[in-house]
Amino acid sequence: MTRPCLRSVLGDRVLVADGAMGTMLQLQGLDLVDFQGYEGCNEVLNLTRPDVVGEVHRLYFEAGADVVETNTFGANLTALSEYGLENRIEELAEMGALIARQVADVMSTPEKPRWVLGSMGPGTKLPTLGQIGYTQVRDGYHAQARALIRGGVDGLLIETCQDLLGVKAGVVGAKRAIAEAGTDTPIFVSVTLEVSGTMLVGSSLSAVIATIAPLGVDLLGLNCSTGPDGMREHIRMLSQESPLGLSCMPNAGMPELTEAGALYPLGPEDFADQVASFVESFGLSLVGGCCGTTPDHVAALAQRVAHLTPQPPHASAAGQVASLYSAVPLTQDVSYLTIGERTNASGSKAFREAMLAEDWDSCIDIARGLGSEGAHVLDLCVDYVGRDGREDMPALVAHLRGSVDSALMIDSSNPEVLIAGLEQCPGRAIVNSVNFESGEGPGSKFATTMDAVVEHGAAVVGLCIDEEGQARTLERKLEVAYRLISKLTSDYGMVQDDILIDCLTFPIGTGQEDTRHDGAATIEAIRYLRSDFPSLHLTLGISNVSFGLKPAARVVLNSVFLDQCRTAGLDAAIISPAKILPLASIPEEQVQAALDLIWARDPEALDRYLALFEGAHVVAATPLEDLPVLERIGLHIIDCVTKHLAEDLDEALGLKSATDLINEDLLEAMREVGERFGSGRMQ
Ligand code: THG
Repeated sequence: MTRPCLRSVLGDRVLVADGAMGTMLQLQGLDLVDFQGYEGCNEVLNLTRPDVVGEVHRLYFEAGADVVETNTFGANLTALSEYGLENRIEELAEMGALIARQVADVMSTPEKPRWVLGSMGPGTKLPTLGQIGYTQVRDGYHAQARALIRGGVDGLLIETCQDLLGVKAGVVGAKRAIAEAGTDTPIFVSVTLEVSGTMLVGSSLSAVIATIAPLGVDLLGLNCSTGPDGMREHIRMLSQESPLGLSCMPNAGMPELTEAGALYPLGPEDFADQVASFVESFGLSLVGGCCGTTPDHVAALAQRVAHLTPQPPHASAAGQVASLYSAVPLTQDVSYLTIGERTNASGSKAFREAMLAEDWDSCIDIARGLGSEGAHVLDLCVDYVGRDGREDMPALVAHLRGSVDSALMIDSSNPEVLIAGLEQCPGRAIVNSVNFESGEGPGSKFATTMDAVVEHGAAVVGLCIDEEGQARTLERKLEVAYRLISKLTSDYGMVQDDILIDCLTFPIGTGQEDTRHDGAATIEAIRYLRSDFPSLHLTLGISNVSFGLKPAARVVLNSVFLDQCRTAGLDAAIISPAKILPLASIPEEQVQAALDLIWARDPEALDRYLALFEGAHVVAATPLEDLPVLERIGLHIIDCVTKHLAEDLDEALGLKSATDLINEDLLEAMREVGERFGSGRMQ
């Protein structure tokens, strides 16, 4: 019986999937022999009792399901490892697919075709929490998907996802298997939200959408967890903000723990009413049940949705990146995207020393400090002579990802370092950067990096550098920028909103005649690109412009240069946010001298500028140690800064009693922590 391919019917009709597998198997009176002694390992039944597994599929089809899920939820690396069966992923997954395929083929008719989804559960270890590595998880999913495809599934369902990094590993593993098999198998992702409304590791739905949409999957939905009632607002949010088709497979209500095990309160009619109302309001493409649902639930649901149709998704998720916790739009209305520069081993002595000492707490302090200063994104760069960035980058990302809410920019000139960083990023990262220095052909740094950018669904910075070197003049900058944009959009399918072009910042305070005009050329290039590509992002490493000058002169030049670039259309700046001054607070004379220097108005501009800063000192935002002690105490708690904690406590105890300190200051800070924890911004 041939059936239309699953993707071709998606979105045309509401597909009804099956309900729980586990609940049904428990009712079959199986014994330990059926499990070959692996008690609770349902996948073993694919070998020992294909009759029972097939019968469950048959019951669901008979109830009216269009689609059943294979009995392979736990046929993955970590779940099977618990039984010492990790070498049998493919055998158990393939058998699971064959059983479902056979039943589906027997029950398919031209009027009612039946499909099979390969179920891929989350396993028992989470890569974001460092319990297992990304590549291990990815390769486990790859093996499982390969076997499911071999066994004849129509689609792959990466489900009950609790960890964004695990989802990425799953999608990449599944795509590798699909490419290998040469099929066009659709991929569905279904995440599980906690009662808090975030994934188990704290990711908000906005982070989920920003990260998963660019991976190129067919459906994004929710399953398991609270039951339909608690999912309504999340389904609404997905329908408004996700660009993908929508699915929902809830539990039969929130489980109540009884002596007889988990009890699911929703009967078939109530369950079907609630899920069908989601289809009516939000136009879902795929509905079904999870824990506690039975063929009766599916029968009621199939009846309720038979006359309904899905709505096509209308949102776009491009132009955002995400941390583990939340999404940040690359377009900032009021201001510009602020990318913190101090998490850089070559750009910050303090950061470099912390990294060399593997003092990750201090690295986290620096990263958090940038976050508090207002950085939406952190530029992470570990490149340093004598160090192996392929080890430093993943270690750094693994330490930062759960500790900061800023999204990450992975910065290296070595593609291997960039890839090692991406493999540790649960959210959506920006890759900094690609260029045409060694061409764009197969095997070039450009091609290797871009393949990884696409695989991980990242955003990317393109530098104006080509085979002839760095673009210094306006014409050369535009030539390389146009080439970058055209290559990234036509050959790699990127949209302008996910591309940041860097026209390059050169030092203009070195006194060399040939660099005098570099600042002006950069600003002019930004002005042209902004008018030609309204949704493209334009970024710069602002502080480069003032290399070689004294600190006080740097702060002013950086601030004035940033202002000029902003006016021309720059919308993403790599800076130390606290060291940028509002122009209004800089003496007019200094602003004018900086403008003369930037626009290279005359050869004496540099000397005049330097003269203004003879003996001057930096004015910058207050560092932590200069705040009043009681404010510091709160920040120790809120930002988890442990440095100087004991000293600060001693100092505070000189001001008030321990009880007052606890009641007034520590509890206030704890309240803030509670709020952040409750909203999922803190783990
Ligand atoms: N474009 C892109 N990425 C970049 C750059 C760019 N990444 C790196 C760099 N340039 C931007 N980052 C910095 C970081 C720090 C400094 C300059 C640029 C800096 N640091 C002080 C110094 O070297 O004198 C040291 C401060 C300290 O030790 O604390 O100026 O252009 N895409």
